[in-house]
Amino acid sequence: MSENTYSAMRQSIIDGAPEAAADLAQAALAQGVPPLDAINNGYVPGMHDVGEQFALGQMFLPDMMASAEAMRTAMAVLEPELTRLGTERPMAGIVVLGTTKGDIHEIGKILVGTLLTANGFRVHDLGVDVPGEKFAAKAKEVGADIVGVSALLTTTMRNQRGVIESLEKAGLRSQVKVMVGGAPVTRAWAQEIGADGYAKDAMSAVGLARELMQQKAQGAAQEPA
Ligand code: HCB
Repeated sequence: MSENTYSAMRQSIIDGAPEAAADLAQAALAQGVPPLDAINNGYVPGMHDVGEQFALGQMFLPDMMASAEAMRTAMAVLEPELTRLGTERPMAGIVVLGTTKGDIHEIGKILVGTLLTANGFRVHDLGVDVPGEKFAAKAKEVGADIVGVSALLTTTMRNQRGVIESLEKAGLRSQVKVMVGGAPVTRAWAQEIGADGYAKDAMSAVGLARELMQQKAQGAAQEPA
């Protein structure tokens, strides 16, 4: 796929143009472009530009909402193909995913969920503004291997710690690995709150989830019979 098309994808996000974003995604699929390439090289860079412009005061909230809508529309076109790739693989693990309480940012979380699904994980997405107790209840209900917690605001990052505390209270912490992510989140923060891992983007989240599954399997093998 040409650099021009990637740059048009990026521009469709900056412009907050859902139709253009969806048309470009459809054209990419028709040309056999891997959906992940379109996401990583076209749409996500657009979202990053939007964030930078907003921080500089060159874009305002309604613009950011329009950009988010364009991103969601493109993802809706690309997601079925990514999911199809995932269902052709053996089940890799069960993940409960959500954005922390007080936080409604969902695009990154959706991307993480989509890529995990594409890589054979069974994902239960709780959505946004999710309290810790809800993560714990769902993890118990579905027998989760991993809980993935997203936070995009410096004010909601601390609720990632709350999710870990809820898992502890529910007596699930030893069975469930916790991975955290989101723009303000760092490896150091993950260590500070006692998470099992941090991923900077959706591809790394897939690698991390695989690693956590291995750690779980090794832990189980070492338990006394
Ligand atoms: Co929002 N917003 N926003 N926002 N927003 C940010 C996050 C700022 C950084 C913008 C800025 O100032 N530069 C800023 C936060 C500043 C801070 O806390 N220090 C901010 C603000 C301030 C706000 C409001 C408070 C604005 C207001 O109302 N005045 C408000 C908060 C509402 C709330 O949550 N209570 C708000 C609202 C919005 C929307 C609704 C307009 C919209 C969200 C729409 C939606 O998601 N449906 C929005 C958006 C779009 C953004 C930016 C522009 C983009 C976020 C995004 O989608 N990025 C963002 C700027 C930025 O992040 N630089 C801005 C693209 C995705 C692909 O990246 O980092 O989310 P990601 O996810 C990655 C990665 O982190 C990792 O993998 C993902 C995929 O690669 N990952 C995980 C994420 N979660 C993971 C979990 C895991 O377990 C593992 C990996």
